[in-house]
Amino acid sequence: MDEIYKPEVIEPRVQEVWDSTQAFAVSEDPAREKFYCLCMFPYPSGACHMGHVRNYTIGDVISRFQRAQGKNVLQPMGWDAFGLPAENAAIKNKVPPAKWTYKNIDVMRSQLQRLGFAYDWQREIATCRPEYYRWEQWLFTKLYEKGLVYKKNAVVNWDPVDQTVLANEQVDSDGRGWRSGALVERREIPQWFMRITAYAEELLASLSEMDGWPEAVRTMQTNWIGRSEGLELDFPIENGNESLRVFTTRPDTLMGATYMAVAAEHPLAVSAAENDPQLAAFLSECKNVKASEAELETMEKKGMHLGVNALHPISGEPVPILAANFVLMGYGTGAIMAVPGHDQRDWEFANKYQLPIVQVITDADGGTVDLSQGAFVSRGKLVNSGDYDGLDFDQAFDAISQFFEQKGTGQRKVNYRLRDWGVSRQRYWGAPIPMIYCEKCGDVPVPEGDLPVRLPEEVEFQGVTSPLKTMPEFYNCKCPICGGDARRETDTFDTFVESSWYFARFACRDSDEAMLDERASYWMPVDQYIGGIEHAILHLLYARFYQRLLRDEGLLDLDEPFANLLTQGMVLRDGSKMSKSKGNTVDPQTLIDRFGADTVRFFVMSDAPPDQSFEWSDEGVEGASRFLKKLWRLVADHVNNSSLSDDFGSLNTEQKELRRQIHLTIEKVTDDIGRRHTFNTAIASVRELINSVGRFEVRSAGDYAVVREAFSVVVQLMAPITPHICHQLWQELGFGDSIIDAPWPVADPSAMAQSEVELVIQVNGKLRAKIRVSADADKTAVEDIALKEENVVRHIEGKSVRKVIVVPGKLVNVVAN
Ligand code: ANZ
Ligand code: ZN
Repeated sequence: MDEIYKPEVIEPRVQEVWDSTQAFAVSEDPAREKFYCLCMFPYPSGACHMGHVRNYTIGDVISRFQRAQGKNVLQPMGWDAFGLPAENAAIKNKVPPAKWTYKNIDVMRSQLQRLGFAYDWQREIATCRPEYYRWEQWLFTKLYEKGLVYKKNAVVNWDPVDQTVLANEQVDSDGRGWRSGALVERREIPQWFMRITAYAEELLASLSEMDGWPEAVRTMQTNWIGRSEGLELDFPIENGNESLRVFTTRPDTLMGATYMAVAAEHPLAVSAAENDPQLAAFLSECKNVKASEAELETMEKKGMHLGVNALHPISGEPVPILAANFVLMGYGTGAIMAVPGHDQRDWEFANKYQLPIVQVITDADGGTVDLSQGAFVSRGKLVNSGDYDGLDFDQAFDAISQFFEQKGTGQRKVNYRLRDWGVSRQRYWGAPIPMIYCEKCGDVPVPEGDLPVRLPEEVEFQGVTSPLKTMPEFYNCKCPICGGDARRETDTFDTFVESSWYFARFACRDSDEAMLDERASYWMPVDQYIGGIEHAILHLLYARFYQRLLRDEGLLDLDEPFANLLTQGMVLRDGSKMSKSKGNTVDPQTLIDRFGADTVRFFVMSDAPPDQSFEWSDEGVEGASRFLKKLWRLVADHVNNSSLSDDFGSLNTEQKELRRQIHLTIEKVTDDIGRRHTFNTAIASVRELINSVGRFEVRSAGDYAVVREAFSVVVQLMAPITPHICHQLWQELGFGDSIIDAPWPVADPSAMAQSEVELVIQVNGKLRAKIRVSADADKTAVEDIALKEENVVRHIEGKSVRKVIVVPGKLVNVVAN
């Protein structure tokens, strides 16, 4: 055996073996337990980065480990191939996005192959292929028929110079277009939505049962769905028979409502502005603010009187109505009753516009609270509320809700912060939305037989506008109903649509009869899903939603797509995130070229548990490389320098100790990889074992046998992490051709038992000797040895032994007189 470790020779050779034997191609086998391990598939940006390497190594270790457990393991890989970067590259370099994307896929595929990941490459998916996206087009038309997708106007970023819609990422922090530098406007255009809110309740409810998911992710999704129970109620409008409906989660504060606030887009504000130019100007100022909901919280609160009053539904007092920039049209009813005494936002606003602030809730002592510095927001008992005085939150909630429900002017209501999912993108590089617009027949879904609506791949960009919008050969079509001239939708799907069902399609990627077939029922759910925490909300929520759409379409009878989720931490360098923009990246390819794939894999797994961030260090990689060289050298010495037979014989103390460490290591590594996913501590104990082997001198056949056992175990335990070197060492040690087919080692309890224990021997309570006995020696054996000890014999001479007390593992007391 070669004394020198040469990964550049071994790795391609081992990969060739896997390749030619289709080692990781799998099919359904109902007789075996299946294990579906999936990493979030990458966007083909051009090259793998360290984040990919870490993510995919974690998945590969788990997959290989599960395979060694005897399971039928599926680990597929594919490409989330649509998206904006391809389009930006096309605009800049004048290459069609398809060409750019396919080239990147080729590069990244070969990088992943070079890392030796155990993928079933026959299942590779690129989401930009019509064979793939035709099915999401098909499902969309089905959902349209069910009313689960619909069209409505929604606001987009409009670049007035480039005359195009921009994605949020294309608008800089000053609100200017990335290319033109023009101030971006907000425009309302018709867009397609998927009714995820219809599943809000279910998506929320099952989170509490998903104990295979990190608590943090479940909390984020819970907050994102944002369920609140409240009351919708009407405030009559003065002088007329109209009313203003509001949503409140605090009906108990009703008597403290001193003004009303409506969103800038609210019909009441819009009609009031018709003959009030100042108000009209204010409304358009509000509408042009591009802010997230979090930003809205901290933004300066602004408002303007509509010049219309509402009437308090209980007291009948007039209450002024204002338009306010902090009220969102898309939530509740777009209007609120403002209670400045008990809501901080309302308080700030009231202070600014000198609106009355009154207390209607008491603190725990039932006393008056100081409202001069801010609102009192806790729940408490009602005061200044007439008949409702003295009620607590729940009682008041019920009583006031009942009052309105009986009158027919209000209704208890559950609201969700979750919005329907807007899937229209005014971009080119995405799956075409399969809809046709006919003047006579309206919106018509593309009939099944005409699918897919293919995205033309040979295109040229003029400016940033989507080529689809300027290609009559694409958008001109015939109406499927009346046969007249019609126009095709030129928007494409949000790329989150593709990533919402790829996991199920991997099970049957070649099915051209249906979106999914029975093979999906065999493989799904994904047993272990692995990916970045940045996907905690959108991707994972859309995928959970889509799984329910697939279920309700009768395609796959399953609620949750991912049984277990592991969110891997970031890769850091010098304490900050590794990213292109920071210029602190490490190119995995250079490392692979220099050290080999196993070293890179070993290093990324050795530093930290996978869910924590991982700090890059150059010394760390070198350390990993040294370790593998050492392992190789030790095995080579063992293989080359010994002709002893490997017969354990009867073991001496040192041999037993080493065997004990071997089996304890099996037990620990099995638990670390299989259950805890702490690959770093698994590696640490293998390192310790190797160190012990390195120190162990081989002088006899027994020594040789134990060391050989140690190597066989080390190589197996390391195989999921560093599969190439282990494949080779396994062969060199003569254990077999292919370590991937060897079953995982099992810890032997008898070897783990402590071989000998030391016992203290007393005669009449006084220490007289110490002995070592085998740990499993029984009471009679221990007594026997104890009574033969020289010093014991001396002290019982001439006496008769009355009793021998044995405390196992500790002491023996001989009572004699
Ligand atoms: C009166 C009130 C009194 C409120 C009080 C709160 C505290 P969540 O929990 O998020 O559902 N609200 C309702 N619709 C709104 C909109 N479109 N834009 C901005 N704010 C809106 O919050 C519900 C509460 O947020 C509602 O309850 C309403 O203010 C406000 F002491 O009504 B509340
Ligand atoms: Zn028609």
